[in-house]
Amino acid sequence: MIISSTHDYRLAAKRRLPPFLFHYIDGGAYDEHTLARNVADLRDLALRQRVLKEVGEVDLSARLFGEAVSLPVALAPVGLTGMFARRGEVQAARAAASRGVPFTLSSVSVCPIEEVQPAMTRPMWFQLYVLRDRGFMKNALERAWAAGVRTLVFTVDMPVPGARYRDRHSGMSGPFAAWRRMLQAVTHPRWAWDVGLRGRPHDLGNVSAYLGHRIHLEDYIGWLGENFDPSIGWRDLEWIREYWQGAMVLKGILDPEDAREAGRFGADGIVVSNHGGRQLDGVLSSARALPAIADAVQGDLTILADSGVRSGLDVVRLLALGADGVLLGRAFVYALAAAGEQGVAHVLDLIASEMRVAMTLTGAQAVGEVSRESLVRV
Ligand code: HOC
Repeated sequence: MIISSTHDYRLAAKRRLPPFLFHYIDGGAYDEHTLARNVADLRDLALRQRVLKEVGEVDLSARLFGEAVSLPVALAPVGLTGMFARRGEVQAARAAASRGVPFTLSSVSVCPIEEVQPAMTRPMWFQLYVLRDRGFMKNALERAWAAGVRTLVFTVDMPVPGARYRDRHSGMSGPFAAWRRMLQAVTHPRWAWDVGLRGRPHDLGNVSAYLGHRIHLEDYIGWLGENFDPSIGWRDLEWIREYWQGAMVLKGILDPEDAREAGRFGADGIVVSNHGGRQLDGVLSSARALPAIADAVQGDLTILADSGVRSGLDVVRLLALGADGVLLGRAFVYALAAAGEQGVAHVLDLIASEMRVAMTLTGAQAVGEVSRESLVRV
């Protein structure tokens, strides 16, 4: 199969993975309206083609939270990444480091912090959920700091898990799920041997080290419900601040008032995100939410955005709407599932070359020159 875009990697991942895993990463919450809007709203933004602008060599470099990055992109925290390829977090982290962009380790990863850290030639970022067990959170923050992490991505849009109907159809969860997954593994022997058996994906590295939990996929939503804290409030940020001296980035902001509040409570940055359409179906797409948020915080906070990004053109669109950087989630996981570390590195190369073309043809020589003027106003 010839692979020339993230769409091709999606199809390759669909072939490689047992259906329960493909649909887990591909799907969203409820009827998946927001999942679809994320992609469609970005695609519908017309880039403003300009010509004869003497652009020459395009400079994609940027700085995010004091770190130099070779393009304004980071790999998003994706729970269970190690289910998509053997010790998947390590492979993705290596690919990110080789391309000069940050890798964000999810707190519900398969590989623990200590396993990923030696694979990095630059500091990784670490993502944390609010668990009821504050001891777990404190322990995770200490381990992350000891591993050289200085940027914390604190996910605030999952006080309760959104229902994923697709997971019940695919066998990820629901009736007879364990049997259905076993059958699917039998028909996908390459995945079953390489990842299912040799990859030990049932240990949640960071969580097991403290809580001793293994994942029972058929009820992972129940597990999230039991362990995540629905009573999280702004005051909890003060608690985090006591234990965290590095940059703090709040992920899951969709409203300008929440963005301003994040600044008031000491955040250094935010991620404009609806969790890839996996939480509350029916909310605004990131592309629609971003401009008002960028206007509201006006340079006080670093703004990252995700949800729906499938190409370098989408990265340029989000930069044009006011983001300083963009997180890639599904786009890298499809490639990881299809081709491991090399696939992720290839996706980052694709994103960079698509950005170069988009910037040249919208007349931007550097990332800082991409602005709302890079889009056609309709
Ligand atoms: C058992 C843990 O953010 C998602 C993730 C949460 C994954 C937790 C699974 O699925 O959106």
